[in-house]
Amino acid sequence: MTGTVYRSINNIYTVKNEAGEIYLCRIKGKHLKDAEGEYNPIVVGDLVDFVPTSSTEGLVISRLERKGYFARWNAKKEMNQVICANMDALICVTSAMTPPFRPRFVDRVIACSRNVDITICMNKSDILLTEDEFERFSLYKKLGFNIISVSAKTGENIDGLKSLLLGKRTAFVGQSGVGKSSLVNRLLNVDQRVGELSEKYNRGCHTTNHALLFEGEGFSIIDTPGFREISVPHDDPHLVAKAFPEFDSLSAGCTYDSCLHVDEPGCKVREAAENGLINDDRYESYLRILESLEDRSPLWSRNVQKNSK
Ligand SMILES: Nc1nc2c(ncn2[C@@H]2O[C@H](COP(=O)(O)OP(=O)(O)OP(=O)(O)O)[C@@H](O)[C@H]2O)c(=O)[nH]1
Ligand SMILES: [Mg+2]
Ligand SMILES: [Zn+2]
Repeated sequence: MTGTVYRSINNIYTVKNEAGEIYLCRIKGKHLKDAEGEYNPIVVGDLVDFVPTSSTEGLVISRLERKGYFARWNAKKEMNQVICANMDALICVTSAMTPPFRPRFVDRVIACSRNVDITICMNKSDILLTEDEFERFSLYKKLGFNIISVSAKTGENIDGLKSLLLGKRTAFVGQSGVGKSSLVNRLLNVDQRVGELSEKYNRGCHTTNHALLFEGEGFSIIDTPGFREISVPHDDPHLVAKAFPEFDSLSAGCTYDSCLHVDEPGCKVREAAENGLINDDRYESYLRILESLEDRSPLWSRNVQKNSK
């Protein structure tokens, strides 16, 4: 039987089959085939094959191939950690204040996403952005990402947000305290716990502690736990540039095919950043992401990758 994972807590997976029946499942045997060594072999949104052992319980035999996913580097475990999978779209929720807008956090979220459409959502539109913040937020639109401003508190533009969700499964991702669960509550009329903001630190308190899949009328949402910090997963550093579409047309002109746009001679991307043709904070954000990969293991060091043509 095939089903979708709605929730995953302590190695117990809530799986719904095509008939809408719910089973609480464990993995059959010690490890899931083809997922050995993974931090969390089954995540919310995964499609799994399972065998029922009763009318309410079952054993997962395998995980079907993932279409897309959102993953981060888990620094404590020193492993990549997939947070949710098989969504069509991802909304990176941000806020103007409490917590403050951090565009480099948004850039990292984009770099943590694989094979999904990305929207940057400014929640708490009842709190004004500074001119600089607004400019940086609007830049995402120029770069080809969708952007939207909403307020879970006042309900402003919630209908606009809903229209983006229709016909899709969308994951809500972002810093703790930006209002992901508040938005899900508004959109779906559910009543998840939302967090008090820590006044001392001006940020969220990690109110949501596991991902959950919710179904609305004609759409579904995966709410995820917020992070204070997020690091991009350990992977080929050349993939990072995919999160920076403004490099695309420039990189064809770089001297080296394998250019990582750091300090290689004849790099057109660095040249464009120096000449103000691309946003220098985005370029700096890109360099910081590459640096974070380098710190981990010599294997992925850009020196190893810097082959000439
Ligand atoms: N002013 C204002 N406050 C909001 C808005 N939306 C949410 N909040 C407040 O922001 C705080 C955090 O909201 P949550 O929905 O728990 O945030 P979250 O992103 O789910 O946080 P985590 O679960 O920790 O990741 C709560 O105190 C909400 O009342 C909004 O549109 N405007
Ligand atoms: Mg939450
Ligand atoms: Zn280059």
